[in-house]
Amino acid sequence: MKTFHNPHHAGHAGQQEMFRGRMVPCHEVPARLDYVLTELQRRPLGALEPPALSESALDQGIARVHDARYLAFLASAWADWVAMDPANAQRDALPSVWPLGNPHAFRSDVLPANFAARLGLFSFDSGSPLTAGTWAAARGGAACALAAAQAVAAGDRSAFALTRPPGHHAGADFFGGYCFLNNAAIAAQAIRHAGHAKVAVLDVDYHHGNGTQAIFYERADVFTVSIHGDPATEYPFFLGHADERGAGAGEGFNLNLPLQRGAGFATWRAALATALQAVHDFGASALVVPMGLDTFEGDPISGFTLKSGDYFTVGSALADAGLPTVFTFEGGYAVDEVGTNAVNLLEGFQRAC
Ligand code: SP5
Ligand code: ZN
Repeated sequence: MKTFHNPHHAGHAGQQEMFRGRMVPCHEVPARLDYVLTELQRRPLGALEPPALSESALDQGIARVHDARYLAFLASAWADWVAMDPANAQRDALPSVWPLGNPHAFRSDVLPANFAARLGLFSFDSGSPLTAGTWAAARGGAACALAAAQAVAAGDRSAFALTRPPGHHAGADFFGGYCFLNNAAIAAQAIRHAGHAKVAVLDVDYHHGNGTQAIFYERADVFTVSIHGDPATEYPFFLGHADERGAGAGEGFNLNLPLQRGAGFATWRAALATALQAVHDFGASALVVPMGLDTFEGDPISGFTLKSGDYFTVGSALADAGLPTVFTFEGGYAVDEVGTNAVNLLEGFQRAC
């Protein structure tokens, strides 16, 4: 399997995130990707290269998923933040005021001139710092997702988009959960565009893939399924319940498999079997796997108890679906182990093919 890695990722380096009234060090750090890269050099799975995509192909691939107004906001966000106050150049941009979702309570249709208000308009949490290099890193990540989609659409059995910031919490017009552009959605949409009529997204990150679900919620051509910590107690809290089955034309094309915090591999694996059966029943001809490794027992912000060896089994179960597959790198905050766990999953997949 080819891996497309993002040479711009380290430019996105938040200092702190807001957590329960305090500022704490960011969990989503550049070293996460470096550990995966090092492990892939130690246990090669195939070519390891940066994506080679024209700027216009990249812009098009991103614009098929994200709103123009949101993309314009992201493109100038850092410059606008520093323009508010030159001292902001030393500080991450974090939102602190939001319009909620009820148009009679607050309006989202009028773009505020105040940049701090714009930050809130386009986000849903205060844990996702936007920094000087965020836009370049996010764009570089979308390029990885598009290159991986292209490889799979051209006949490769699998490809890996190794990038950060992660993507699965980002919606068509919002960031949050450390995510800015939804790499998995961008890959799925690109595979659709390349001619696959039905694409499935199977999200195995600890946290519900709310952005991906929202992007495809009213569509019957992209089936979204997610295995995650129950949103009643777990982030992102406001989406990911079992009764969310899709809407309109997309009714029946979203499946959530929430599990209680503390769930172990036996429980998780049974959910994976359910998810894979649903992907099979849908009749997908390609698969995108937002690959979070925060299901690991040692993860500092999550609550499942998978062990490093379990990821081989996860990979081989995913391979058994028999579909061309794109993996995107999502969460996983036990930094020392994230390389081992990621490559275990991918190696388990590749061995089973
Ligand atoms: C891609 C992804 O996995 N995003 C997850 C975002 C979770 N953000 C909320 C994290 C809450 C952090 N808790 C800090 C505990 C400090 N001891
Ligand atoms: Zn996660």
